Amino acid sequence: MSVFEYLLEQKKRNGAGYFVLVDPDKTSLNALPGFVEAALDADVDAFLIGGSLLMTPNFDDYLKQFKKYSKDRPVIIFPGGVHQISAEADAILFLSLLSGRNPHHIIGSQVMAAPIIHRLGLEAISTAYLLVESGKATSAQFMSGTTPLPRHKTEIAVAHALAAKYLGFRLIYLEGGSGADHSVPDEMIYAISKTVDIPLIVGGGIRTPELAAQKVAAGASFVVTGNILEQQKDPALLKSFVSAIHQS
Ligand code: 1GP
Repeated sequence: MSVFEYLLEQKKRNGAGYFVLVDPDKTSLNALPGFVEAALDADVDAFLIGGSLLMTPNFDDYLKQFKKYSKDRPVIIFPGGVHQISAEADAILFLSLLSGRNPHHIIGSQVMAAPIIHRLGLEAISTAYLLVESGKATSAQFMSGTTPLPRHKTEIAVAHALAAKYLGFRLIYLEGGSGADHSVPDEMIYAISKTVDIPLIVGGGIRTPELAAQKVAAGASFVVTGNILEQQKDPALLKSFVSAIHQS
C-alpha cells in the first residue's frame, strides 16, 4: 500500500487524521526517541518532517534516526526547499505554492526536485499548498516571498481549491503557517470541503485539542500541529489531540 493509500485508509477508519510536524531545528536527535514513542503511543497517523528554514545539517541522518523509532507510521517530508529531499523518508509532499504568484515556488523548484525524487524512488504526493493570512507574517510567507490568501475572502480560497482539483492535485494543504496567531477560519475550511472533494490538510496555529476538533467539524480531513508539541512535548496533550481529531 502506498503512503497516500494508507492516509486515505486512516481517514476512512478514524473520520479524520492527525499529523505531527517535527522540525529538525526544534526537536533534537536526543529528544526524538521519547517524543516519537509518545506519539506512537497516542496513535498519531503520520509524521511530517521539515521546515521553512532548515538550519540543521544532515537531513538524511536525522530521518534515518527518526525511522528507527517511528515503526509502521509513515514519515513524510514536508519540504521547505529542494535541499529537503531524502530516500530515508517514506514519502514527500510534492508541494506547489498555488496561493502565491512566485513561479519558483509553483513550478521552478519542483522541476529541480522531480529528477532527484525519481532517482531515489521516493513516493511523491502532489499537494496544493495554500497559505492563508493568519496575523503577523509567518516564516512560510516570508521565505516564499508570497502574499497569503486574505482570511476573510472565502471565495478566493475556494477558487484556488477548485483550480487545485482541476490541475489534478491529490491533497490540499490549507496553511496558516507555523506559529500562526490565528488558525485557518472554519468558514473557509467548510466552504472548500463542501466544494472540492480532495482531502484537506489544515495546519498552523492549532494549539488546543478543542481547536483541532473545530477544524475537523468544519471539514478538515487531516489536522497538523507543530509548535505546541515541540514546545511542550507532553504525552497527555498528544493523546488529547488524537481523541479530539479521531472521530471513532
Ligand atoms: C506548519 O501547519 C504547520 O506548517 C503547523 O503549524 O507549528 O503552528 O502548529 P504550528
